[in-house]
Amino acid sequence: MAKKSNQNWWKEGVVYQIYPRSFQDTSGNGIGDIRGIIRRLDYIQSLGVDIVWLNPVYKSPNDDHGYDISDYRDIMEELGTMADFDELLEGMKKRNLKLVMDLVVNHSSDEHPWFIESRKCRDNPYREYYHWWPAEKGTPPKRWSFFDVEENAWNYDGQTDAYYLHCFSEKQPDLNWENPTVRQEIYDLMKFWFDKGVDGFRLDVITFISKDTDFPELPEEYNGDFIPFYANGPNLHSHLKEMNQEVLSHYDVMTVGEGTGIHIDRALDFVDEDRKELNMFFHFDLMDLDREKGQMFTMRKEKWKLTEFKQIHTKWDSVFEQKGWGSIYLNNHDFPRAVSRWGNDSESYWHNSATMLHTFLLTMRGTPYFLNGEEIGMTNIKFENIEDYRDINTLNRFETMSNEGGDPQEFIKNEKHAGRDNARTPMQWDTSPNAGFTHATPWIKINENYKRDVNVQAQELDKDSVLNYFKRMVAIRKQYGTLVYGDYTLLDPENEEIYAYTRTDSENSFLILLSFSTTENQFLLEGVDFEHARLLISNDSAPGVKKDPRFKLAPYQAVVYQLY
Ligand code: TEU
Repeated sequence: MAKKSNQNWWKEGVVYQIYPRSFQDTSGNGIGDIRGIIRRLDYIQSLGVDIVWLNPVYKSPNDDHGYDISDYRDIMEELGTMADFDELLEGMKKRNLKLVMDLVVNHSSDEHPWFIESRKCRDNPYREYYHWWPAEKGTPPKRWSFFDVEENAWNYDGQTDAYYLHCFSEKQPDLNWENPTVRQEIYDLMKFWFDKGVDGFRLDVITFISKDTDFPELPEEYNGDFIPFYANGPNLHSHLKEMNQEVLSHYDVMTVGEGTGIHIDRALDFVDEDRKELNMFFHFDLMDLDREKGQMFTMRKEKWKLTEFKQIHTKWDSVFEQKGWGSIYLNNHDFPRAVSRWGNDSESYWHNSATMLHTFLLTMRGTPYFLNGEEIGMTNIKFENIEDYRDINTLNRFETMSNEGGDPQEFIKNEKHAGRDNARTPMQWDTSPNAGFTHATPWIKINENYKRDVNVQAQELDKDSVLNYFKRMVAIRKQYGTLVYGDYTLLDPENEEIYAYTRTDSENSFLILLSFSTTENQFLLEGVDFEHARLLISNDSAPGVKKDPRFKLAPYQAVVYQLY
């Protein structure tokens, strides 16, 4: 209970992430929009969630669906207007929902006026807003880019005979954080949104902002894995401290950094309250678990082990036992759907595995994050044809693969499970055409399983649905602060089928049992007073979960016991 003295709304809240392009279209262009979110505010409130994290809605040419911003103080035309945004914010405040926006300031769009100026001539006042390498110095030292077909982060620009840096696509030039004027610009735009009443920011690739601007050759030990190098810029912490002092400390807001490349031993450097930097960040250890090393999260391994899944969460929980705070997630707009990846999306196991994963996120310490559609168990769409993909990451890597003479079938086989578009298909509202998402042709295909029961309307009517279970579980988390702040203890760590743990404080004690298995399991738990366990919730109608002197779980069953 050390944590209780340090209670906070952003620790107790459940976060619901909205990918606006895919939520609800009202304008009839096949793209979700802000008015669509307004229309669905009552639904969002009905979930019991507290905080909405909105993926970028700023003006953008959409090279990377909003992560390439051309005006930080305006709204993307396809998504609506600033008046729509203000109405959304007001509607959320009325419903006690907090709004967290995405802050994408490692880079801007190449169509941002800063970059348009910067590339004009070498002595332009905006030149130092970005990283330029004059061609007379020779070819710049290798830097790897996520979304460049040649994987080269330096793009040659003939206008000034120089290269500019872009860790992402060539339309996403990296901002130069070593320039104090750039930092002030960023602090000003943050204030602009906070003064409107926004409640926080998710900070996109925040670990990349600080770079050694001499751009030395990469040391050998990085061996193709650039992330640790990108993520450890020399001035990262001084920039974050300054941002905190100049902006964050003046508002009651939350920050969650995208913690690409933050390892456990450095975790508290970012979120120890005394250091005054960030509130929490997303680590990537789980996202790495089923990925090939050095492949920047893109290549999937078919098998992962539950013992390792448990270890990751247990390790990360212990880091924040006394200081700082964690966040916990199973998917987001950059990774495939949780139930398809960590559960089992075949019809027989879909319901139980989706609800088992809900139970997991909502009984762990740390702020839980859900991506829109996760509450109804949306699954990977697994596109077979490259023509169906919309994501720059998939499309550009496909081109790279083709240029290198790779096997397109192997590529698609991987992308069906690992591609980001799996998480970005439209929200499935009902069984009307296009799942109630749009009357037009959707910008990306909709998963056909909306016609079955993977849609909001059908699940609202079914008391045992994934959606109604989600709401019950959220309510349970809200009822018991122990599930937010209580100590976490892992039980039976070697079990490859069952994840078992307790959450305990001076008021309550809970035992959580989660089956990650397609077969029925009977097992004995050392140290649990079997006689004094009252069943609080189960995702399966299987009777008699306690089976003297053992526990027995159906495939993907999840149960929460209150111990007394
Ligand atoms: O993601 C950064 C990041 O690390 C991802 O590129 C991730 O490795 C990849 O998506 C895995 O497939 C952030 C945003 O979340 C992402 O949507 C943006 O495309 C990216 O930054 C650039 O802004």
